Amino acid sequence: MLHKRYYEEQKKYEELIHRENRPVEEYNGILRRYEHPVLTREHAPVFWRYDLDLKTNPDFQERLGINATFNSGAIKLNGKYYLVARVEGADRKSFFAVAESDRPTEGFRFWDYPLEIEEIDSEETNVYDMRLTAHEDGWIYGVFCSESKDKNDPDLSAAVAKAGIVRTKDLKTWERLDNLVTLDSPQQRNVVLHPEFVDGQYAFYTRPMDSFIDTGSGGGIGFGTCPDIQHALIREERIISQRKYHQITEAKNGECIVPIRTAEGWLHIAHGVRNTAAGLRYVLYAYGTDLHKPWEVIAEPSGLLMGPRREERTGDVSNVLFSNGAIVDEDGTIYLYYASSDTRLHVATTTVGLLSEYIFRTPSDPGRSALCVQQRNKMIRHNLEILAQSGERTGEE
Ligand code: M1P
Repeated sequence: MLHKRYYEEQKKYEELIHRENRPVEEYNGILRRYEHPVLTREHAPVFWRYDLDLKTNPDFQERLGINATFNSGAIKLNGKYYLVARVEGADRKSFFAVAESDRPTEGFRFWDYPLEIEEIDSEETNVYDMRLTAHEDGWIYGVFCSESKDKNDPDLSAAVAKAGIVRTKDLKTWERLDNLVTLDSPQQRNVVLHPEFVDGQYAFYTRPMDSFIDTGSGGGIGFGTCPDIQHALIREERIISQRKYHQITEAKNGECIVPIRTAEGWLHIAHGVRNTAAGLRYVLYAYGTDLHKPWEVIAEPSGLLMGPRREERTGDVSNVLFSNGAIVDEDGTIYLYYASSDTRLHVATTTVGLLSEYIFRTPSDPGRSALCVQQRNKMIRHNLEILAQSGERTGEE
């Protein structure tokens, strides 16, 4: 026998899983957001949160609450869509759990058990933000942040971030490898494994940091290679997507999704962070690199691709958009899974063609107000000529 409240909670859960999701009526020619989040804290099964035993929980109280489900790696396998989500318990500890659907924009249901990742460091306190790379060597790698207390700093919030690495073939059995070691950077977060060998080596996008929150002297998104993925060691990182004064990356940035191969070059989506009176603001931006030299930036569209809008603006860490997963479908549709304000996970769609067009044809940020207004006025002048020629405007308005 079960508590009557179980049936009510389970009904709400099933309704949520079966809720339809549609694109919102908002156009920019690049991507489309969907109306509902694809994962929320309410997507956590009832039996993850409540002790269903009437003897030990006669009042049906929530015993192990879930606070949020957000930053998710993403992959398509055997026709199904999978998210490896960051699930945060009420205890503030994050863990990974696989959610599966046969549709990319709705219907995600968590597998019965969250993942138990092998531990290689008894001090590891928190794990989060897994990027999934289907590598040409045949493995699916998960690269995530492994966080522990900085024992050398008495400040209770001082922590050390490292890049943990696991690999799998089926998302069920995972093998833990050594954490990534970067000789130049004491801390790493937002590390992404490139899907192909580069000059016969494994290649990583890194994010050098001197400390846990501030990147300090870390100048942006790095790139480095190593011969052995089981004991990954990067001797040298070169900065490829730089932080810049008064641009969206001023405070820090980090690679988001696994780069997407096109004939014109690799498509990248990253996050850029700036500081404001209201705290850090995280937005998504895009850039392109050379097909044969993925460390060489060849296109930098101006400004942000997506920033927090409407209800996305608020949550546990407000004013944050963050992504660590996308799926490119066989027809070229890209499903970009992005989280808002460290609270819930959404989806937006674009295509390889549209994202390439955006990355390779959008002008770059000229860097100063005077130049930015010139750039805009040049386009306006040309547009007004076109409108006059087409009879939409007389040219005298
Ligand atoms: O809180 C916003 C994000 O902060 C971190 O990202 P970054 O290392 O770029 O500051 C991560 O902890 C991420 O999980 C989080 O969403």
